Amino acid sequence: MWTELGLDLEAHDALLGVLGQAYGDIFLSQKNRPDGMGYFDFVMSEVHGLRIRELLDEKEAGRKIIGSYCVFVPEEIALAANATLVGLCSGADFAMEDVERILPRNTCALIKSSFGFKLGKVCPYLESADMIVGENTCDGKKKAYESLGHLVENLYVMDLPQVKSANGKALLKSEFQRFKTAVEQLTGVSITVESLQQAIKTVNAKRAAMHRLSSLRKSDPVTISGLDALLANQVFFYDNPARFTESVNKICDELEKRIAVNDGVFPARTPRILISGCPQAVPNWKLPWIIETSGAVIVGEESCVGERGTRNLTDDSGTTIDTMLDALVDRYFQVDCAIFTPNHERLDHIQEMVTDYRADGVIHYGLQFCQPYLMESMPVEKALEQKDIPCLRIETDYSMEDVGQLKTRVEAFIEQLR
Ligand code: BJ8
Repeated sequence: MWTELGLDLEAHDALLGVLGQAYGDIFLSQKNRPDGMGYFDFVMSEVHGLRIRELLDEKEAGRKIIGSYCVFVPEEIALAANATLVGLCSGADFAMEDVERILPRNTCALIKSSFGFKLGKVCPYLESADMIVGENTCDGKKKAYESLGHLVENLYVMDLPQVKSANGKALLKSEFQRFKTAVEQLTGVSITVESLQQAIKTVNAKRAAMHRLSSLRKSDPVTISGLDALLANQVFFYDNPARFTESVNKICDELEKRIAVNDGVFPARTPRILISGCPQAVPNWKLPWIIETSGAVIVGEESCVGERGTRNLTDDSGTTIDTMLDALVDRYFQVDCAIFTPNHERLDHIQEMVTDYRADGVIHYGLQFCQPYLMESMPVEKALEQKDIPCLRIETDYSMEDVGQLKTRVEAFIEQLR
């Protein structure tokens, strides 16, 4: 299967070895995990196994695979045209020497990672994709896609607004229409009212399951760790949607029972942290692992791999393609990515999440060289300070060199929350 995809077998094996080791150390060593996490353990053990086989089988049956790097790419349109959308790996350093021949050193780790997986030929999702969708979001990504276009065969770039104005909304609508046409051309399938309605329902169900899981994290004691909840948020991007929804709902059933008998994974009154900032893609577990091994529990992620990505469902009552596209635009236009200016909604959402999840403090996570989120970390800190909510701003990358230093800072912050 790997030869079929043109992967570098040695490099791929090495990557899986490191991933498996990290996963075992971080996830499997946790105590009293919900039984339902067994599904995600299985998915992770088969992340480059059964799921890829499924995708290749789908391809053989004529279905197209679309890879994406951003939550603005509407899965509903892909599904409605009988395609599968998968999030592409960008959570670990790989082939950095090669990457830095193409991209400046001071590019964020997430962008470098996406190039590293391509240059190192280690990502079966990327290699199996029939179309790769980039988006004009931050400057780094926007310019990097110009170079990525020389490395991959079918790169499609979606333009995105940077201002939440009427013009911005009109741009998003026209870009969703253009994407719809491109996906229909790729698949040879015309999207119908019924197929789009069904796709909206499928994705809504997936997001609703995540809302249910998030809301169960409000309890004290907390019945699922932040690491496990993050894992569910990460798997959200590449699992089969219906199976994912069912698995998350099963965990929620279990958590409801645990809440009824106060069976937590951390003792009651453990300091509660909200993480806010850049997305944490698989296998970026560094900061959550530091936090949860330093005496605190993460109760929410204000992140695209988290609530920013899953917040709000799409109105599924439309009866024409156009009204449904409008409903999609309404839903996606609310995503408060830091590329927008101004971006007051994000500050409001962070404060709302602190209240809703009863967080004692916020850790703002910014990747080095990520201008949008690092810039916003300052007003975020200020807004929180004004409400007496402690905030720690962390700037890091994917390397493990700063783990000791980060742990010291995180421990001191948690101490302050007690
Ligand atoms: S909607 S957050 S998924 S763009 S970390 S590459 S911002 S320099 S990832 Fe994102 Fe879409 Fe926005 Fe969400 Fe640039 Fe920053 Fe790197 Fe980033």
